Amino acid sequence: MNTRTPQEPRLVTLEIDGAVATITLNRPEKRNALSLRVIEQLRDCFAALPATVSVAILAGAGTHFSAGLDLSELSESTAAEGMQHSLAWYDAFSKIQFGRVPVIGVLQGAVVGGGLELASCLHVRVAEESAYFGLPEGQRGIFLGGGGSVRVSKLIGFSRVAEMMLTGHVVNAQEGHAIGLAHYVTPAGEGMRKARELAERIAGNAPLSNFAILNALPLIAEQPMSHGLMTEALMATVTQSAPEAKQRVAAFLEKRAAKVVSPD
Ligand code: 1HE
Repeated sequence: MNTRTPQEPRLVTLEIDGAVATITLNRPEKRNALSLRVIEQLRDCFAALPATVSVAILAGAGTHFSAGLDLSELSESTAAEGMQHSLAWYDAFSKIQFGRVPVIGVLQGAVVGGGLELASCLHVRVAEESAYFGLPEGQRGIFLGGGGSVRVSKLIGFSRVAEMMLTGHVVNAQEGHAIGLAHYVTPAGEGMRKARELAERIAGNAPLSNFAILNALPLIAEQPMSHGLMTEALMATVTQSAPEAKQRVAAFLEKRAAKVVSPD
């Protein structure tokens, strides 16, 4: 469902090229600050992806991925309105993280506050050298409210999150890579090329494997060991029973499929 009215600016754009959708935060004049309308358009954009799309790339127009929460909207007068604001973000971000398609982020410049909360929903993060990560909520007198306490803490540990928030420590792309905020670092302007290369690989996987990676893996991480092992066994049984898995395994055994080779 797209709730955008015809005269409303397109704050999030969508381009589709075969199996790959490129979704772009399109508010560069405000450094892609996340207003509620941006969040809603993002949610609607992911919800409306056609079945032909099997992987998405999320990027930010301009020199910054996202400056986080649109601070001009920090006018909630009641606690209930503030709570609703967070719930709207959680709804959109859950749809991205636990959706049908894996999402690759291309990060440049500021990836801060809510921008980092958004990046932490993504399945693969490619940071250009210019990318930097910060949590300036402490300096602004607010708190994380887009799921970062949970998601960013799961990526880098709550102690690092606390330190970044307390001290205003800004993490550069290389450090972000070392601690798990980015999976790849590329030279300036190379992030999209890398993301497209990764998207082609992801689109080549069996859809059921991609589903299990997006939906079962995070669930297993939350479960006690005995439950996690059972969930894994169930998911393994379902994926390997699919005809596609049998064809892919046969292709390897008959030497028709690529080997796993050293990255060097
Ligand atoms: C904004 C925002 C914003 C820029 N909300 N309007 N996030 C922050 O604390 C980060 C605040 N932003 C910055 O530190 C800087 O803007 C940047 C480092 C990201 C970029 O700097 P620069 O020099 O390229 O741009 P600029 O001149 O600071 O900003 C350009 C315009 O965007 C300007 O508006 P203009 O009308 O004067 O042109 C800025 O006011 C506007 N702008 N960032 C609103 N964030 C769910 S809870 C999450 C909690 C958080 O995310 S807290 C972190 C908030």
